[in-house]
This record gives sequence, C-alpha cells and structure tokens, in this order.
Amino acid sequence: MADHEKTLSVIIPSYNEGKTICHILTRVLSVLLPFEIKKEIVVVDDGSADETGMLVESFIREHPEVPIKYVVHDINRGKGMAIRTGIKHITGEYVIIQDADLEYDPHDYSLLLPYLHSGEYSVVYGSRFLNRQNRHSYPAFYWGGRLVSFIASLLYGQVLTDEPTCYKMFRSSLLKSIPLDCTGFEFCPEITAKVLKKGYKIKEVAISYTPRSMEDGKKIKWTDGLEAIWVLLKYRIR
Ligand SMILES: Nc1nc2c(ncn2[C@@H]2O[C@H](COP(=O)(O)OP(=O)(O)O)[C@@H](O)[C@H]2O)c(=O)[nH]1
Ligand SMILES: [Mg+2]
Repeated sequence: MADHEKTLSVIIPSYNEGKTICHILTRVLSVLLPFEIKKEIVVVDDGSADETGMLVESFIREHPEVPIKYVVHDINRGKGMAIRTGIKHITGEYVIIQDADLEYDPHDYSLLLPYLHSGEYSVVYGSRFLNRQNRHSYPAFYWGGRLVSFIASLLYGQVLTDEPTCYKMFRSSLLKSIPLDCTGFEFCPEITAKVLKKGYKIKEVAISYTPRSMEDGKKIKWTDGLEAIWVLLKYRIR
C-alpha cells in the first residue's frame, strides 16, 4: 500500500468532556502527519450527561471534509468499553488512543508514527517520564505511574518508563486481534500485558504532558492504580 493511502485512526473516549472536546478535536485536525498519512477520528461518547454529544455533532456538521465517526453508548460503560467500541469502528492501518482532555498533544503523533511506519515495531508508547521538561499532576499520580511501570517491567521483562500513558499507538491489525476484558482504566495494563506476553517489544518515545486537575475534570483515582497492579499480576499468572 502506498504511504498516502495509509490512515491513522484516532480513538477518542469521551465522558462528560464538554469543556474540552471541541478543543481536542480542533487540535487533532490541525496536525499534519508524516509520510502523507491521513487521519480518521472515532469519538466514543460514553453516555455523557453533559453537552459532549451535542458539541461533537455540531463539530462534525461544521467539518464535513474530515472523516469523524461518532458512536454513542446509551449508558456510561467506562473508558475501556469506550475504547473497545472504538476499535470496532476503525479502518486505518495504525491507531492511537487520544483522551478527550488537553493533557496530551496530538503533534506528538509524528514522534511515534515513524517506528510503526518503518515496520520495526507494532506498538509504540509515548512516555511522559522520558521528557524531563514535563510537569506532573498530583504526587500520588506521579509515583503511582512510576510504580505501575516498574511492576510491569519486572513482571514482563521489558523496561517501561510510562506504562499507564494514554498515548498507545498500535498497528491496527494487532490491536484488533487481541480480545479484551477491560471496562474501565484497566485497558492500559491489560493491553500492555497481552502484547508483551505475545512477544512484541514496545518502543517508548518522549512526549509532552500538561496535567489537568480534578477540578478540571480528571477522573482517574488512586484505586485505579491498585487495580492496574492487580491486572498486571493476573495476566502474568494466567
Ligand atoms: N473516568 C472515565 N473516563 C472515561 C469514561 N469513559 C470515557 N472516558 C474518557 O477517558 C479519558 C480519561 O481521562 P482522565 O480522567 O484525564 O484520566 P487519565 O488521563 O487517564 O489520567 C477521558 O478522555 C475521559 O473522557 C468513564 O466512564 N470514566
Ligand atoms: Mg487525561
């Protein structure tokens, strides 16, 4: 397949993100990808009770030139379920998970893509911890992220600096081939465990990060960190 026929699918799981959804869609649209790769956006509205749905629908009407799919869960099912729904709707060769907030910068897609495009890797993670200029959110999230990454490295034998990063980019055929059980934030440890168990090596690339606060809408909790450790152990033992 010629480069200009290749597409990066961007899955955006969104739950009550009315404050930021249009900003992130604008940012994703504004990014020019290397190798003439095109973009496809799949927004999964995870049963939002705010104006997220209405805003996405009017954004799509205002931007008919870009392929944006909008899929709705009638009730809130969790981030993992939103990603699983998104995976069913992607058609690109490559796929990345993009949160609906502004913590990660879509310009960084260009840093990850070359490793997939060269054929050397099938999985690339953007690491917030490899970029020393980044600020971090609450100390509990910083240390929790480091601990989860350390445990993943110990259990699966590959050094990872940022396992819970949102920026996980895959060859779509690989992601589609992996059956997932997750419903919530366990998407991250489950997919990491499963690709490493299959013998794939994960390439990490330094990315930028602008943390948001709980008041700004951050929803992950420290108990999600504990669950991540449990999920990493569970798939190691199985
Ligand atoms: N917390 C939560 N987030 C969801 C859900 N469904 C989709 N999401 C999205 O998943 C992302 C999680 O964002 P955030 O709370 O900032 O967590 P973090 O970025 O992983 O630390 C956001 O884009 C949410 O809108 C859900 O049921 N719960
Ligand atoms: Mg986030």
